[in-house]
Amino acid sequence: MSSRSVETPTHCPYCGLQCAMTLTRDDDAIAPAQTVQVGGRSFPTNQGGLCQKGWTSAELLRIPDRLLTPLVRVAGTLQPTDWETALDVVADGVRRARESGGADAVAVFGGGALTNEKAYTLGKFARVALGTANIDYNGRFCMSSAAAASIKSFGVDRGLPFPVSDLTTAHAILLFGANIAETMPPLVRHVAAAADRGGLIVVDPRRTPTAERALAGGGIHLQPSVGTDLPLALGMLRVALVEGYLDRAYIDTRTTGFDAARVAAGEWWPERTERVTGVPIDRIRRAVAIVADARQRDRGAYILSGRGAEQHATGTDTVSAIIALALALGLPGRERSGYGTITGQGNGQGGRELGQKADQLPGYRAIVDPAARRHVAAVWGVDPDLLPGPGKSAYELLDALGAADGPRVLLVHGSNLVVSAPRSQRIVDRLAALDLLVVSDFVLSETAAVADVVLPVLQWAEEDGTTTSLEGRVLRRRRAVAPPVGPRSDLEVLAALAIRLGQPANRFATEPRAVFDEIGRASAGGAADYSGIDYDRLDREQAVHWPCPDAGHPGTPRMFLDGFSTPDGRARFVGPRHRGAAETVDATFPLVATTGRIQAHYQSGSQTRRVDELRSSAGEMFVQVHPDTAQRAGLANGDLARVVGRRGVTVGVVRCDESMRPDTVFLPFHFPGAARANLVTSTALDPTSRMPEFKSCVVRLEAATTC
Ligand SMILES: Nc1nc2c(c(=O)[nH]1)N[C@H]1C(S)=C(S)[C@@H](COP(=O)(O)OP(=O)(O)OC[C@H]3O[C@@H](n4cnc5c(=O)[nH]c(N)nc54)[C@H](O)[C@@H]3O)O[C@H]1N2
Ligand SMILES: Nc1nc2c(c(=O)[nH]1)N[C@H]1C(S)=C(S)[C@@H](COP(=O)(O)OP(=O)(O)OC[C@H]3O[C@@H](n4cnc5c(=O)[nH]c(N)nc54)[C@H](O)[C@@H]3O)O[C@H]1N2
Ligand code: SF4
Ligand SMILES: [Mo]
Repeated sequence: MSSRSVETPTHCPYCGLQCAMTLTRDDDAIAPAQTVQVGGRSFPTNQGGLCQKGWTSAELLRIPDRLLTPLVRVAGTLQPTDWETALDVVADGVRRARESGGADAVAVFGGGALTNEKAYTLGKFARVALGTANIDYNGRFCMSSAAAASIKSFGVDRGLPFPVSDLTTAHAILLFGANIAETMPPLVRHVAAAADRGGLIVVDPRRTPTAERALAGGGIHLQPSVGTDLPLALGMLRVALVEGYLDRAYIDTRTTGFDAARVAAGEWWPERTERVTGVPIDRIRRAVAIVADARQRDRGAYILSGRGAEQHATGTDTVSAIIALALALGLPGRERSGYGTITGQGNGQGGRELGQKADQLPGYRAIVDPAARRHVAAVWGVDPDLLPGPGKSAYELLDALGAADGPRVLLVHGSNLVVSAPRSQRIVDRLAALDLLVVSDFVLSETAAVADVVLPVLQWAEEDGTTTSLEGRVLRRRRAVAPPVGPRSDLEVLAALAIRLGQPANRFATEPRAVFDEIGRASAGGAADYSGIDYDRLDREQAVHWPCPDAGHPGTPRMFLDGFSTPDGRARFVGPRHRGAAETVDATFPLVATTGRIQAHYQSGSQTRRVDELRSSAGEMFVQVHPDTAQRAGLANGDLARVVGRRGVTVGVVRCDESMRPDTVFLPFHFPGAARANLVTSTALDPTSRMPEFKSCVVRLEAATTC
């Protein structure tokens, strides 16, 4: 490395663990990114470790097909143009839609990849510059069920209400539907000690690398049928009740509503739980005993959930059942124990509390709360009565695009809907029905490719910003390289559009630091209070956990120790009922398809499919299936299969795996075109969170005749 090398401490562009890294370039001017090296950096979440995606992340800064100029569709094809022209086309389209259909005719879709500054500005832009209620974001597809259940029980949702490093000393960790060995590899070191003691319990219909890790240490893999976490959790709660593991003192002093949970659990006697979930009852008993014992001896006991348990039309109730189990054992709101959800996206946490969700204003405030509206409107310098009310949830918004009374214009910042939204073909059709689709991205994602206007933006290491990790830790992403000539920051794009739409020139700040200071004011007094945090403090202290209500406040690594965020300070039990999946197998569709992730690809793959090392290690789209199930469909390992569902068909290479349940197939959702898993997924929505049922739909397998 040359003596003139410059090191910038920052964080990974991908997932919610927000691993710390150092980017090193070998000259002292902020130069284009040809020579950037990635190194792991010591930090509580990753302790210097990174996964394959993090190690290769600098490749994103030199991808050959980086978008450099705005594109506008002319006679059916996207043509390069200048910024003024592109922004004028957008502003004209917005004005036309508003004149004919009113403010709600323009919609906005955001994402958990956006920094806090961008997520906040996007929400403000929608409510103030567009005046539309119709803004939602991809977090609705992510942890919204866990958020809804956490708010019901704890009064607030911070994914993990404790630092991930607290897991390191635990003796028992019960993981519902999270495959952290692939989705957050450096997190595995935090659960390693528990695993080595036989205390890691993994609930997953597949024997994932995470389940293997549990088994290797003498722990447990519970392999239920897809969509049965709710009866499993209630069955565990009943075991805890009958076998005397309840923490009665905690239930009496720190919770309310136990009777509802007790009644709900009463229906899940062991034989019934075993019949519905497929999990042997002795294994369930052993799992409960391990967690209860660790808690009773104060040796650290945690229950965590991920998308496997949550992305169902019953996701909120399922998490309520999991939380009921945690509360009955006395875990939440104490040192060395707790419940949390593993937030997925880089800024999945910050993205959900700063106002890009249909029903929320910054600071995790409800948009229907008059006091919240007054507070935020004062910060924005507008009349509170002019702020719109709650808009449609993500899938409902997408489903309404182009309809007679639906939005005619959509602006997308930070999502690749064509690949990642459920029932892909429907989404593609709705996008095509719009008068104007505008996508801001730094690559021509599958969604950008069908847009009318594409605006090229900056990416992580080319600009400053903050993100909030899965444990509410607010941290700095720093500019480490000069951006290429051409792209602009999302903040500049939104400010330029706002001015064209008649907003005062100074209403939308474009400097990340200034936006963050405004976030402090807008979030002050809210559940997610950032007002005691600023860039200088983050530079000094590396990171601060919210809530942090003033500059002298130390931040809140561990929430709920003195009480929950409910009006009476007690956690609330909910007594959920099992409803089952929206679709059930029959003779035509005899298998359940579930979907998820592999280590080498991130989300819709629009970034990781452009990194050679990741693309080659991921290989192509596959269908993971038990060999007997494949054989019944006339398929063998390596054959190309058609996965036929009620809404469409996807294709992938058969990957036989003896450990799969014979009734289940697994599809990764990272691949585009005809290999999109979302061509078959269901749009059944959770009634509370409006989460689509990504994790369960019925399918059959057929041999694909290629040629
Ligand atoms: N490599 C990689 N890492 C990522 C991401 C990525 O795309 N790629 N994305 C990030 C994001 S945004 C997120 S949200 C997280 C998600 O992180 P995870 O929740 O760990 O990821 P998934 O693979 O979606 O689902 C986890 C597991 O759920 C299982 N599962 C399926 N159905 C069920 C069920 O009914 N019950 C139970 N108990 N389990 C079930 C699947 O077999 C899968 O192994 O990962 C983050 N990290
Ligand atoms: N079948 C199935 N589908 C799923 C899931 C599943 O488990 N199964 N999981 C769901 C979940 S949990 C999630 S989180 C979603 C994620 O799916 P998507 O919302 O599609 O997320 P990404 O693929 O990360 O897309 C982000 C896009 O924004 C761009 N981008 C990144 N940073 C910025 C920025 O700062 N500004 C702008 N303007 N653009 C940026 C990236 O290049 C990329 O094209 O997928 C959901 N879909
Ligand atoms: S675990 Fe997540 S944050 Fe850490 S290096 Fe991998 S993708 Fe990046
Ligand atoms: Mo996610």
